[in-house]
Order: sequence, then C-alpha cells, then structure tokens
Amino acid sequence: MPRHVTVAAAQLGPIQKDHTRAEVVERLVVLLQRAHSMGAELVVYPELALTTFFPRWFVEDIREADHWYERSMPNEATQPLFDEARRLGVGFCLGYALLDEQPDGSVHRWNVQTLVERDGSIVGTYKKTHIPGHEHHEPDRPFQHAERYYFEPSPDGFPVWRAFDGIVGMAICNDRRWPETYRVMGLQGVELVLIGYNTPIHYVPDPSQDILQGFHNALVMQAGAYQNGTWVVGVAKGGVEEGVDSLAQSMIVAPSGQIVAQTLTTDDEVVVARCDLDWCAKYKNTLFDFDRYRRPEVYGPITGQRGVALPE
Ligand code: CDV
Repeated sequence: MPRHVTVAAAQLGPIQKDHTRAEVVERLVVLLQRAHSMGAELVVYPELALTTFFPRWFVEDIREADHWYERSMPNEATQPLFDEARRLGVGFCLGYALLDEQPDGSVHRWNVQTLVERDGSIVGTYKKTHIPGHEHHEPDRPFQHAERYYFEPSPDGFPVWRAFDGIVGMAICNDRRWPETYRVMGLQGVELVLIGYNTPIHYVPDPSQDILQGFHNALVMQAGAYQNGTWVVGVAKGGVEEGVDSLAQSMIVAPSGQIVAQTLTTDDEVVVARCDLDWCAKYKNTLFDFDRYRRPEVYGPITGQRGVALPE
C-alpha cells in the first residue's frame, strides 16, 4: 500500500500582546477548516502559536510571565480546536509554552509542540532542545530574545513516533539550524519532521545576517530533508508582531531537498502538499544508506565535545 499523507503548513500572521487565547484559537480553527477543505490530514502550526512571542520582553519576576504558559493540553481555551479537529478527522501539531508543575513542587518551563492524531489522541509532546538568545535582561537591544530565561533546554533529545502511517518527529525553531537535529531523527528512520518557528528578521548580535534570513531558513530545512531522506514542514508565525518583523516563508520540503509548497504572505495562510512517505526510501536506501556509508567511529567529537577544540 503506498503511503501518502496530505500535510498543511498553517502559517500565522502576528499575534499581538492583547489578543486573547479565544481569538487565537478561533484563527487556528479557521486555518484547520481551510486546510481540511484543501485535503489536509495533518495541520502544522507555528512555535508558540497561542500567544505573542513573549520572550521579547523581560520581567524581573518570572512568575509575572506565567500567564503566557499552558498548564495542560488540551485545556479550556484549546478544547474547541481539539473538538473541531476530531470532528473533521484531521490531526495537528501545535506549539505553545508549557508550565510543568511537578508533584514535588518543582516547576519547569518548556517550549513545546504537541502532535495530535486524526482521532484526537495525543501522539507525543516535543520539548525544544536548542534554546537561543540570552538569559538576562539586555536593555541595549531594540527588543529582547530572552528565551534562555523563559525556557529550559530539553534533556530528552529528538524522539520520533509512529503516526500518520509513517515515522514522525518534531523540532522547534532554532533546532532547525542544527544538523544534529535531523540526523538524530534520521537515525530513527524519520519520514516527516514538523517544525514551528518565530524568526525575527533583525538578528541583533549580527545584523549582516538580516537580509539572509529567508535564505538560511530554506538552506537548513532543505539540507536537513535531503541529507536524511525525509519530508520537512517548516511553519512560521510571521509579520510585524508588537513592532518586530518576523520571517514568514513557511514551506514543505521533499526528501529530495526540493521545496514543494511555500507561503506567499506574512499573514494567516495555508499551503498543502501530498507527501509520499515512500519517496524517503529513495534517499535512505541509496546516497544516504546510513548503515552502508556512515562512519560513526570517526564522528566522536560530535557527541564528545560541545565547543571547538582548535589544533595545537
Ligand atoms: N524562536 C527562535 O528560536 N528564534 C531563533 C532566532 C533567535 C535566531 C531562530 O533560530 O530562528
């Protein structure tokens, strides 16, 4: 039986600070219905798809930011999305901030994506691994990117799940720039990688990269797809959010590395692609036949060290 899954990249335009969860969920439902009418079985939303990108502001007492986080999923605010998705028989992947309160009183703050199957069951929740930005207030910046203050890096790595008749993995925003992200999933046979992102066009530490944001976005996802023989779906929250312009250019990339669908606007927009999961094998069994051609015995530094070790 050939395996095809029609996937939608459900891009969001900006979510401003005073937009309520109810308003945002209404937009997510509209995108879901549009995607369904285009034949989608799986709808992928961006990173932090329920709120504005709040790490652009610093608060001295982190608990003042707790209202940006969800305490459970689904919850009262997102239940309408879960209900409509189940009614339509459509799965989805949703990014949000999670406040994880443990019975021992410890609290963890994660940047996560939850994958939901077509029958409404939760497949899994991925926690962001590579947390970019800074830990402390940097008042000289035009806007903050204090993700390292608001989120812990996940200790879990990159699991994959059997879902949507294939092998599915997830990554979040900055994760997409790191080849290890795709390769760890590639080594588990991944066929579909779902990635939400919020990428400000202005990169404060090195503005010479601003003009290259779109190029780098495509470069890393196309390379990740091709080098691991997998589909990659990258979905933006784009446009001008609270004065900060963010990259859109959501895309669906084939295992060949070719972009097969891409958004044209910086607003709420859906693009779909019919993904042939068996296409992955063409790459996994030839050029990227890992078992035949990889040389893990000489790749030690990849997991053995973090930074650069210069030669003598
Ligand atoms: N949300 C992100 O992870 N954004 C980063 C920015 C800071 C570079 C990104 O990699 O797009």
